[in-house]
Amino acid sequence: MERIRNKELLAKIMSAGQAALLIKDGMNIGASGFTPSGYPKAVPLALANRVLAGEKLKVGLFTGASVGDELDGALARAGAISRRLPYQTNESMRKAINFGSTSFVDMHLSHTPQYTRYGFLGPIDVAIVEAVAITEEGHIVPSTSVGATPAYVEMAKMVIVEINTSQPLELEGMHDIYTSQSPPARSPIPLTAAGDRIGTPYISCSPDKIVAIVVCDIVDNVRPLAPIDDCSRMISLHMMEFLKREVKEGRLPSNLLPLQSGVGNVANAVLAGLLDSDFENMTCYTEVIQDSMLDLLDSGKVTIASGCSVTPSAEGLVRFKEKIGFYRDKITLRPQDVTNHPEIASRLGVISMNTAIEVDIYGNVNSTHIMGQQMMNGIGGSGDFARNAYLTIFATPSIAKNGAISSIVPMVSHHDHTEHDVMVVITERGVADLRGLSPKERAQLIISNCAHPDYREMLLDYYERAQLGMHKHTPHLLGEALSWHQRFIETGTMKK
Ligand code: 0RQ
Repeated sequence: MERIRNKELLAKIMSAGQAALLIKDGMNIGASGFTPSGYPKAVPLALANRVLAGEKLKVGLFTGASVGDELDGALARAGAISRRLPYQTNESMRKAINFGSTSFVDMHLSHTPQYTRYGFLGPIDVAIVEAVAITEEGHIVPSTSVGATPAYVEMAKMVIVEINTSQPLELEGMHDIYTSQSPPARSPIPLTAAGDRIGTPYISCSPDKIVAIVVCDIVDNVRPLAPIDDCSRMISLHMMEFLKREVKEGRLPSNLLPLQSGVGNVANAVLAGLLDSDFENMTCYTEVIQDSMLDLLDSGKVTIASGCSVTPSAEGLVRFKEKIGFYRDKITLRPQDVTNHPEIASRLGVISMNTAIEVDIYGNVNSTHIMGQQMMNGIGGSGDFARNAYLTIFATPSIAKNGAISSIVPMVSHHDHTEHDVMVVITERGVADLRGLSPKERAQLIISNCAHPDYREMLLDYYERAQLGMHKHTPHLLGEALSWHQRFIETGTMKK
C-alpha cells in the first residue's frame, strides 16, 4: 500500500473497534486535529459506541484545537470525557463543559505542546493521529492539521494511526515539523520569514510505538460559515481603512506585515475584505487556513500562507484537492508551538486580527465567556498573538442577539486580553485606536466610535457618573458595572 511504506507495520492494521479496545478507563488521549481538520474519526466513534453499549469509561481528551463531531461530539454525548483541553467549538462538548460533567482547561494554544513536554498535564497514554501516510522509517505524515500532534506522539506511550484515504496524499510535503527543545537547552527558532522551512515533512515516530493502524475514509466535518452580512462587511471596511491609514502614515509597509486572522464569521468577512482591497503581495502567519485564505492565494494577493491547519468548507475542500499542486508551494503547515510562538509573532511583526465577545470601555477584551460564566469556545490562539503581535486588533459587532445585548460594556464579565495588549477595537460603527491613550481617553473613544447608538448614552452616563468618584485613573461604579450583565439576565435586554 503506497500509504503504509514500512512493511512491518502492515501487520498492525486492524479495525477501529479493535484499536479502540486499547483505550482504557482513565487514560489521557492526545489526538491530532485543529479547527476541525485532521482529527481521528473512526477510533473515537468506535470508543463512543463502547460507552453507549454500557461500558464505564472516561478519558481525558487533549487536541490541538477544536475537532469535529466524530471526536468531541460523539464522546461528549456518550459522557466519556472527564477532562478536555485546550479549545473546542462543539455544541455537545460545550454543553458538557457548562453542565459541569467535563472539566475544561482553556489554554493558550502555544502552551499546549510545551506543557505536554514539560509533564505539566500528566501522562499521554495514547496518541491517536490522522495521517495520509507512514514512511518507510515509521514516521507519520499528518493530514490537514499539525496542531499539537508532534508533542503528543513524542510523549505518548503508544500511538494509533488512522490512515484517512479521503485526505489527498499530495498533502505530503506541505508540513514543516520543527521541535523546540525544553529549557535549559532551548535555542532560538530559526524562522525569519512566513514561508521559511526549518523542519521535517513528517512527525518523527519509532515504528515500535505504533500499536495499531486503522484505515478509514471519513471526511473532515467542517462547520459551514454564515454568509457575510452587512455588519461583518462594515467591520471589514473599517479594518481596511485603518490598515490603509497605517501604510500612509508609514507605520506599515505597502504589502502590510504577516497577517494572523481568527476564525468564525467576522474573521472570514475581514479576510474577504482583503480580497477586494488594493493590498498586494501579502503573507499570512496564522493558525487556520480557511476558504477566504484560499481565495487570497488564488487571486495572487497573498503569496505565502503559514498555518497549523487547512480547514476548507465542503466546497472549499473540492477546490483545495483540485489545485493542491498550486497550494503546496504556498502553504506551510506547522506545529502550534511554532505558528503561535511569541518569539516569531514578535520577530515577524504579525498583524493580529481576532474577534471579541465583548470589549469594555477601557479596552479589556472577553473572548471566551457569555455573561461571565458560560464557556463559548476558549481563548484559542488569540492571546498568543495579542500579547506579541506588532499590531493587535479586536473586532466585534457592537451588539449581539439582535440588539438585546451591547458588546461594549463598562467592565468585561471575564478577562482574556487586558487593556495592556489591546491596541485597536473595531465594530461596524467605527475604529478606536487606543495606542498611547490613558484609560479615560480610551473610554471616550470606544464609546463614541464603537458603541451602538442605542447604548452610547447609557455607557456615557455610566462613565460620567463614575468620574465623580474619588478614583480618577480608571473610574468605575463597581456595583453597577457588575450588575450591567445582571440586567440582561433579569429582563432579557440591557436597555433601560
Ligand atoms: O451566538 O451562535 O447562539 O448565535 O456568540 O458570535 O457573532 O457569530 O461570531 O463566529 O465570529 O465568533 C469570539 C466566539 C466569535 C470566536 C467568537 C454570541 C453570538 C453567537 C458567536 P449563537 P458570532 P464568530 C484563532 C483565534 C476566541 C478564540 C480566538 C472565538 C456566538 O471568534 O471563539 O479568537 N474566539 N481564536 O450571538 C452574548 C455577547 C455576545 C454573544 C457574541 N456580547 N453576549 N452572546 N455572542 N457576542 C482561532 C483559534 O484559536 C483556533
